[in-house]
Amino acid sequence: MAAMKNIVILISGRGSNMEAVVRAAQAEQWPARIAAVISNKADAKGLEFAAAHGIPTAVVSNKDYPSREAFDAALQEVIDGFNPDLVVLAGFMRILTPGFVSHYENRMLNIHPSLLPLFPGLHTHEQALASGQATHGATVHFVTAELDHGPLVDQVSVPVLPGDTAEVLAARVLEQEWVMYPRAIRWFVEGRLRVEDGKVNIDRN
Ligand code: NHR
Ligand code: GAR
Repeated sequence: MAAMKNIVILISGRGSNMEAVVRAAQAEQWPARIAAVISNKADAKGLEFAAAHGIPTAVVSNKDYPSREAFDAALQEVIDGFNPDLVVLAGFMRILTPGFVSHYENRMLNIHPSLLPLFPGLHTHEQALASGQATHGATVHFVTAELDHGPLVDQVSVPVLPGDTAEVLAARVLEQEWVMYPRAIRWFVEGRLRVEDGKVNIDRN
């Protein structure tokens, strides 16, 4: 039997994607453990869910460090204490330095709430509404130094409907994120994802 894989999840807030991953890992009995949930914000709501499920939690507050490099070095030390095979960004809101990203090359995933390459960065739902797109969605990608530009693992689209506000649209996207992100992470855990020439190949058996 293949060895259990350790997953470390980074959050900054609500943590509903983290929750979806924790529940799927448990319900589907992945050969993986959620080794830790780490937040850059002490008041992140998701920390309570993790603790209540017996998952080790940690806070590394970016405000305690004088530079991005110093914050990332401290964060890396805490993450590596959990021996991660995979680092999962789940609503994690700090841009990561190139050194940090290269340390986790091909073993760090992010979910971004747009159909990349459309709308990298922040306020994606407002941008989608302002652009008049008929569809919007979310993307799972490997993290590279260039923000929201890493190799794509999966995308899901939802309609933009008349009268949508950013909040209503965000909720429609989020519901799909809860399906897509656990599925993509499961593919990683099962060893089905390969990055070749900047593209992801998925082994579907
Ligand atoms: N880091 C790298 N190098 N590459 C990526 O692809 C990353 C990343 C860090 C986070 C998530 C991302 C998203 O999916 C992510 C992808 C934060 C910002 C941002 O501007 C942008 C994109 C993402 C996350 N953060 C501000 C900053 O100055 C802070 C904003 C805040 O604290 O609210 O770091 O959207
Ligand atoms: C999700 O929609 C996620 O895609 C997005 O923030 C939300 C987090 O919700 N991520 C980003 O915008 C990353 N910059 P959650 O905390 O409930 O998972």
